Amino acid sequence: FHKPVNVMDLVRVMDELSNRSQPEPYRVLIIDDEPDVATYHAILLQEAGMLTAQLSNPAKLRYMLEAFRPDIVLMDIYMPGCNGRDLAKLIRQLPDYVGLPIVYLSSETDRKKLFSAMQVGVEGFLCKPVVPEELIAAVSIRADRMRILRSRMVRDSLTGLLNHTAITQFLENVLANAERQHTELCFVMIDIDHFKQVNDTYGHPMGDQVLLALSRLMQQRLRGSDIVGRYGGEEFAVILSGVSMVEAWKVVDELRRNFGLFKFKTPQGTFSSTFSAGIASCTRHATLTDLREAADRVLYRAKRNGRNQVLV
Ligand code: GH3
Ligand code: MG
Ligand code: MG
Ligand code: MG
Repeated sequence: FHKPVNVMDLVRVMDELSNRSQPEPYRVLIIDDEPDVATYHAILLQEAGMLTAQLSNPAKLRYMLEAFRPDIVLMDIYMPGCNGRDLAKLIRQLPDYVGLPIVYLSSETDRKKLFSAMQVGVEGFLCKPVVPEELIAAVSIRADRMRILRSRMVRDSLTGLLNHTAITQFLENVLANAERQHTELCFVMIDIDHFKQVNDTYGHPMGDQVLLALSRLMQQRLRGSDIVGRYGGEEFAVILSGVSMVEAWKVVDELRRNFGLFKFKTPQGTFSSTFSAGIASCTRHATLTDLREAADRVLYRAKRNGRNQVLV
């Protein structure tokens, strides 16, 4: 996974993770040269709770994909000046959209022509005039699968937190926002202490339990607006927006104290674990690299200083 993650996707994932808002409605892009036809389909989908956008000018396709970020594209095959086959082919060539579901909505009944139009990577076909229930089912099943795939791409598989790529991308974005709005932002690097020993003594699966415990604690104790990611093996990153260094320190130090109270029971006995953390603020480190390096330096100071502590 090399492509930068779209921030819209991240926001949705964060909403899901924090359980704060209703899941966002599916977003359906409808491409048809006849506005009335497109509007009819749009209304059917809207009544089923989905968000729609219509496109009649294929030249605006790329812009529309970026701006609307559809979960699925419904398109006509025959349109003046271009055809659905070419548009579908174009979408499949964009690295960000290789997995985007595309469904034709057409009155074409010639099987050979249809098959040829689908060969560019279109997985569905609905015949016009469409049966409303069939349209809604065909769209929601595919949109749902797209959502699942997208959220998998930005998540770490063990903990469900944002993965390294996603948290980095998120940081870049909130940093730009913080600069524009002159708000504070703290970046926190957390690293579990002597984690190798945990694995060596109690086994790798027990190590995973420790990682999970810390992840859950962070998800529970941080606000929905705070962003938590698994930065690497036993390293975590937190982005705290709109808080000062002092406030950030209080939050992370409380996490540290709570984490230290956990008791992990194993056949070889009970143990507890600690972490060290370094915090850097965007007021002193304005660029992404600066901020990350600063947090990293502070973290290693905390390690050298004896571990189980949060430094700024
Ligand atoms: P320090 O206090 O200096 O951070 O020491 P440490 O032992 O925590 O650091 P070190 O970097 O030496 O070891 C990190 C260990 O984390 C090594 C690696 O095997 C383990 N690790 C990384 N990812 C995972 C994982 O997903 N699960 C488990 N169980 N262990 C992991
Ligand atoms: Mg047409
Ligand atoms: Mg480490
Ligand atoms: Mg460590």
